[in-house]
Amino acid sequence: MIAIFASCKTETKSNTDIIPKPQFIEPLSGQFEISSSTTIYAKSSEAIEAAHYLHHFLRDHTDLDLSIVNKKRSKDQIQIETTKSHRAAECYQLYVNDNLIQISAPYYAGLFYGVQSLRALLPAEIESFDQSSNQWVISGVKIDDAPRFQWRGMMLDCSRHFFPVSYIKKHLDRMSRLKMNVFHWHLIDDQGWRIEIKKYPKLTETSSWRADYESLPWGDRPTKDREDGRRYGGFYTQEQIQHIVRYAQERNITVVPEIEMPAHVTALFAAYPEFSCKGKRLNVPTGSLWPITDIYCAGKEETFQFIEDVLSEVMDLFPSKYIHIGGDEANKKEWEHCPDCQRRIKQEGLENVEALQSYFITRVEKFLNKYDRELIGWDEILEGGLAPNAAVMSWRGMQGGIKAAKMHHPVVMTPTQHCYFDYYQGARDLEPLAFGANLPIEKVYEFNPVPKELNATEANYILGVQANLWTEHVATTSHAEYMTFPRLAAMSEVAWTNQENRNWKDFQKRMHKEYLRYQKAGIHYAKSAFNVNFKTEYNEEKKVNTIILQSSSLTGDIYYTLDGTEPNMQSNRYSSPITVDKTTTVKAIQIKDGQPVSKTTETTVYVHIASDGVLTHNTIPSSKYPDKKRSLLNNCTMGTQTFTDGQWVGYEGTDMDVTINLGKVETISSLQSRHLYNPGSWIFLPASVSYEYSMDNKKYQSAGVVRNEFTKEKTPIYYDYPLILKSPIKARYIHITAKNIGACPDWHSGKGQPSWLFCDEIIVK
Ligand code: TNX
Repeated sequence: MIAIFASCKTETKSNTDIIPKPQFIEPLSGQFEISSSTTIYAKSSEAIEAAHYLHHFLRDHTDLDLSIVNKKRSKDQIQIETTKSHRAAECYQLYVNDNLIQISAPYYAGLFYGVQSLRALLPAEIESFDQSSNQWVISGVKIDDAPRFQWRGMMLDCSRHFFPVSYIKKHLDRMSRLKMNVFHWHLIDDQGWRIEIKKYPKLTETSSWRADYESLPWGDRPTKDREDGRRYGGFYTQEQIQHIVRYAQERNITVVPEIEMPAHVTALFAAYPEFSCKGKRLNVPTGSLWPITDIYCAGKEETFQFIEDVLSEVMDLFPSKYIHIGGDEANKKEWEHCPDCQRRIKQEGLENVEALQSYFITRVEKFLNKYDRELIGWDEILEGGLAPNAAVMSWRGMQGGIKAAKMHHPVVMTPTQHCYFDYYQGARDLEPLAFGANLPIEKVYEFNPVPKELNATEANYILGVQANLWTEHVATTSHAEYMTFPRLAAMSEVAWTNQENRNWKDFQKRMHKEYLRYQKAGIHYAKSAFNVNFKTEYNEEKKVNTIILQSSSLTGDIYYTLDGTEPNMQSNRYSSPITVDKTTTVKAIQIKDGQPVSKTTETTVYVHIASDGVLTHNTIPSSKYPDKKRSLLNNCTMGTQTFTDGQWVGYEGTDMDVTINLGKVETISSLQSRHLYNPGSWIFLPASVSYEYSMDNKKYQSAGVVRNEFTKEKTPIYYDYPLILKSPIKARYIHITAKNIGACPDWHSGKGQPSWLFCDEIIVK
């Protein structure tokens, strides 16, 4: 009888799937149902504010309209309370049992995060806005939580493309659900000035608008007016900004504005050319601009007056401790020729233009410091000497951050390799056009912002981490969502959860619920992580290749074909590595509940004469893109267009020179080596590839030379250097030399610098 009674109550499966993972979480017995009779208790002003947030949230997402009361009761109540027992600024505790939900924290931030954890414990349906009734049941739990880092940021570039206030607010909501607390707002760049400055009205009349060439790819747009006068752009009014800053505050988010200087301000010179060195009026660029030579004149006093006027209005709008002043990618050529800048260099006893940048930034820092604000800038502000109190945002790897932390300056880590959400998140041919490299969700998750190089004291200077979404190729809000999710979930855990509490496998499991939340919330998220990836492994003993199929988000089963047909549920179901002894194309898909949850992906494994051979390097590949024990150059696997995919061997400025011992005498009818062209990453094709053969590895004969007939193109591409022999040859050794062009060509921005040469496979048939 008792047993029957006990099972009458609907049992919820205990749920601890919170992202970012709390530092301590323990499931307890019991469960609490939030219903219309539930009240919210709150007394202190912070608790009342958090209670209001929860009340509004539930009203918007459910049919619940709970009342906020100032009397505790022992049942059916959500109690939000400030306690002085904890010190950490953003910590909180959450406790759920049959009778009560208790959220306690010393400050508003923690109370707000307690509410967010409560939200994460509710069914995913809570994210939808259809207010349909549901059972809002939470299983018993105890959470004791606090963030690892105080800066958990995301940057959104609103210059290259403009995003409306409504989207910014959605973005802030979504950031705060993941306990991210800094919104770095990139308001100024070459292609558009986006903030209203009352003293300089031409900024928003002129600099916020460019000729509309949105129908053309970013890299192919002319910078001239259109005949029909159509313009693209927009800006945020000061009123809108105040509204957003307040909206963010309610979500424990600090808005850090970025006011770019001394470069990345071409749009400004469309309205106020007098603040540039040349003083020439420019058009607002409509697309890509490189190198960026338009620059504030560091000689004229008027420039600094303008910047101080702008920053004064900025400080009135944004209460943030830090003001971001950009500082990245300034080409200082104009400063070398500008008489005003040269005079400044002399007067101030500066060594060169790098020191002039340092003078520039230090002067701006002094101004900000006068108003109790701190300066933060991209890691280029280290060049020529760091301003005395500046914080550094390290984007070109971690080196800048390490250097600054060793000098005891605050650092935000945001290296491209882990934090650039403008990069691809899956195979290029299946993704919308993106910036250069590849950043799948695993790579975000893998990131540890505190490098080994720092001792404990220095590590304290790492304020935290940040994801950056540059929007050259991101024109719509739905595309911005696609680039942001699910990667922001991974970043939130990097930012929040202590390293020892993080685990990729466990995160993957918790992501299932997270994806469901995106669906319910109507977020256009990327499903790239569901696609099947391929890994080729060589079985040394059996001398065969095997292909492993895997997915970053495996919720269903993988089905595959080997005959070129499209895979479906009738195809082979993958259970263990596939053995291949001849050239084979595998096509694979992930299917769940009878529905495809991924796109079809494919790979070809090329089995050829040299794939069992032993390869020797006569020149040394770069340590950044080294070869592996089983050489990548004859492992039957081609690279993708992403040179960081682990299949490419790279040479910086040097030739590729390798010998392959085929093990026995073979009859050869063709030779081929494949290379990558990606000028944006300074990777060029070899000028020529020469093939030689030998019986004894001493006397070599030329089989032929293949020269590059390829002309300049913008997009990355692979390029084969095939040599089809008129009559077959017999050989035991092959010697291949690919000539590096040595230096980036004259038309390239890296002119004269060492050029990269990449190879993924040498095929001998
Ligand atoms: C470099 S990151 C930039 C941006 C571009 C981005 C594209 C940084 C400080 N500057 O202006 O949008 O690369 O990935």
